[in-house]
Amino acid sequence: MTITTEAETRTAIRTCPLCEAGCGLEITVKGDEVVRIRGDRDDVFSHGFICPKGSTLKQLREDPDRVRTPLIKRDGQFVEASYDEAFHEIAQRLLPILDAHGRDSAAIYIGNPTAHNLGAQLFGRFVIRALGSGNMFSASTVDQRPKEISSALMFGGGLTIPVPDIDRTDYLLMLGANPYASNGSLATAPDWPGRLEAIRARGGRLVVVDPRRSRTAEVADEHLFIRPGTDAFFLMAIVQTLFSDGLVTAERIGTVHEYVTGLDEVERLSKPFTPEAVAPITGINADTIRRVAHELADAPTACVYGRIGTCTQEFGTLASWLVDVINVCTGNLDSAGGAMFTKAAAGASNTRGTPRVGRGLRLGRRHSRVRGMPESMGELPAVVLAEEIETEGEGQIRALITMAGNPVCSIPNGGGRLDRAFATLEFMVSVDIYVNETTRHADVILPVPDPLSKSHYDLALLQLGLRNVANYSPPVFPLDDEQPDEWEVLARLALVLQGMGADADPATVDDLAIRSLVEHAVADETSPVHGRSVDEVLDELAPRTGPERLLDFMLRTGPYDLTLDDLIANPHGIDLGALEPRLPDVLRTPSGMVELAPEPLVGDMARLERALDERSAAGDAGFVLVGRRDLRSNNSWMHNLSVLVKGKPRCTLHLHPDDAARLGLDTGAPAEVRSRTGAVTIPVEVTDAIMPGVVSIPHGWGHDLDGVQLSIAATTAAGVNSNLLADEMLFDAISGNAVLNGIPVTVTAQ
Ligand SMILES: Nc1nc2c(c(=O)[nH]1)N[C@H]1C(S)=C(S)[C@@H](COP(=O)(O)OP(=O)(O)OC[C@H]3O[C@@H](n4cnc5c(=O)[nH]c(N)nc54)[C@H](O)[C@@H]3O)O[C@H]1N2
Ligand SMILES: Nc1nc2c(c(=O)[nH]1)N[C@H]1C(S)=C(S)[C@@H](COP(=O)(O)OP(=O)(O)OC[C@H]3O[C@@H](n4cnc5c(=O)[nH]c(N)nc54)[C@H](O)[C@@H]3O)O[C@H]1N2
Ligand code: SF4
Ligand SMILES: [Mo]
Repeated sequence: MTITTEAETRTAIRTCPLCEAGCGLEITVKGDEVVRIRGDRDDVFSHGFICPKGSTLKQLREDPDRVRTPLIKRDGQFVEASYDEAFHEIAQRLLPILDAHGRDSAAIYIGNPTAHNLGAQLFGRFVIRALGSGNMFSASTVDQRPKEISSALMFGGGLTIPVPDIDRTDYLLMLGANPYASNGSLATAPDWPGRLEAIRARGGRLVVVDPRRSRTAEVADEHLFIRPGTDAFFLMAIVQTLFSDGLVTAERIGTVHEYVTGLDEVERLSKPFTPEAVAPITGINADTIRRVAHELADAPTACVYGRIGTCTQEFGTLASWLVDVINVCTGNLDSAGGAMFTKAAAGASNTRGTPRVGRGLRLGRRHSRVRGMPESMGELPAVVLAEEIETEGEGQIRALITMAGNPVCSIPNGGGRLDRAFATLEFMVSVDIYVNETTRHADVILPVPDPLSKSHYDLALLQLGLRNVANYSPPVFPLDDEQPDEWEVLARLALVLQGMGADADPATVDDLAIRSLVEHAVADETSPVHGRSVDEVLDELAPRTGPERLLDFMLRTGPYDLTLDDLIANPHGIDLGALEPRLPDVLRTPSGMVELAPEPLVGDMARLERALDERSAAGDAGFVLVGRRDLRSNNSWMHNLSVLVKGKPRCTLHLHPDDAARLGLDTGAPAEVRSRTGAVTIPVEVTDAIMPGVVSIPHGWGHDLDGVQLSIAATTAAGVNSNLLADEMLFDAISGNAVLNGIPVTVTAQ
């Protein structure tokens, strides 16, 4: 027995991996236990800010339901196994399916936590490559794919997304985002609430456009209720006003004007979308639209920021594009207080290669087998996954690998059609930490360490920082003897898929990964290691291995000449300064210009014009459903932590008082909500914070399914799965992205 003494207490510094804010945590550890987690006051970016989820890394680590040992399903029951046994099972059962039916017969689905996970980001790609299937899916097509597409078309990179410089702006127009709950998205910064309040404190103005009066809308100077799914109309009317009122001038646009093509085309496209024409569709009156357009143009600095509400809708790519069109037209792209480009320390495609040279984005290089939906960025839209499993014929999906994803709770009709389709799979592997709604279908579950046993660097999200920051955290705890790191699990899985056998050494994948990265760099004229010997560079990186070696090399060849040792010496992060103008060098478009009117988007405008006519003619359409997020929740997977789910139930139906009165419903009463795809019964919460005719249910709930091993979530905090109602037949045509908001539903008292 060991007696723990005061001397064994230590403090570890670690970035929180739970959301995009990336707060610094100060973790007090005694022996192998977490004693306390609080915000790291010395973190260069978060300065001590933390939300209620940050400290729950302790509960997550200790959760008895978290899977710690590989599981193999035998006669319908999971039994514990070693990693060796689990990989042998995969080799024995998956490879024959691939041999008999081809590589497309297995699909991969990659979920959201991958974006916050260094090992998974660097090694997940080898699983994809080794499988070699065209059936590649991820949570991106139920989220930000429209913004990635509009950014790739306009600026030449899917992650070359301008972020709102909220720390310096005088005017922020925010659509479809609720950072008081989400802590910000595609715009990385801790303490969004503090930063938004600072806009107002310095005399600036915050305007929020949302069908709900969210927490963010509540603190704003102005909140505009908008009919769900109509942001593209609203934004186009702002563009129309800017042009027709003579506000778009070379002088206002400034030096950026030199690097912009397509302004005339945008002006032409905007003509039918007068404020008067879109007012009845959006529910925002024409005078208000005109005023907002003028305010944006006249403010010393201003910025439009749109997030998930503007992406997960029928015109998601157009809305995402128009956000940046307005930023350009009002002279607010690439200048302080406007929409700016981050210059990340590692991994950004817009700091590699030759400025103003790019290949452009090609959409729809192939199409899905059943519905003919276009591929984007190497993936098929998640809304086609169920039908690709169900529909017989060549290319039918018979096997599935999920990595950090819970599509049953996350994809339209996930709780219904997709769940039933998963039950028919011949074989399924999940790399995950819980037996949940999705992974209960798996034949093999490969667990990975908890976050505190993994190192961390936000390779993707720091590319969208509201400041240039670099921050690395080593693991707080060592791995248990039997437990491989997440990257090793993925590397071994890749080797199995390649037919190298279940016992192959993951180090071979690691060595290949770094070698190919170095080979590319020494061949690249713009790289600082251009022309050097590969082996010499590899020697310099020794003895590091795994994600650390790859990260070190990325930092060394990045724009700041940093090394991993520099980051290790600075556990609170390195602040590389406020964002600075990056045009034109940030561009990687074929024209070397900001392409304001890319052909695919111009083409898609016909759809918006048609809808302008049709919707003006249509009357009141009945109820539509939108989602919402809660600060104490994180998509579908943290409801098993009692500290986060205690208190009053959060999975409720928000209903406007007028609608409630008409339907005879009161707070607490059960209502049935029904869509084309399914129905749920859910307690009502009457609130005037939602528009009449709109109802809201948060996603990520519905845990009380057979086979789920979540003792708290499945019993005391089950909720209902809103993705029984979201419809897989509704999508944004150009991106294939799911429509998650504006789902037609009926509501009845039970
Ligand atoms: N109706 C509706 N649906 C939505 C949304 C909405 O607003 N409305 N939002 C959409 C959005 S934005 C997103 S991003 C998606 C999310 O969709 P998904 O990514 O499919 O779902 P998550 O709930 O994030 O599930 C994450 C999974 O990863 C596991 N996990 C957690 N940590 C780790 C780890 O470190 N390693 C591994 N290997 N696994 C881990 C969890 O146990 C869980 O199974 O949902 C989408 N679905
Ligand atoms: N606490 C917490 N934080 C999270 C997450 C979480 O689940 N919980 N998830 C993380 C993930 S994966 C993501 S992608 C981000 C998302 O981050 P945000 O984009 O900030 O997401 P939400 O908080 O859902 O805010 C979206 C808002 O859009 C509104 N909305 C719905 N439909 C429309 C519409 O048609 N038009 C407009 N203008 N608004 C609309 C909703 O009412 C809601 O208030 O949050 C991340 N952070
Ligand atoms: S805001 Fe996000 S990153 Fe910060 S503590 Fe909360 S969950 Fe973690
Ligand atoms: Mo997301």
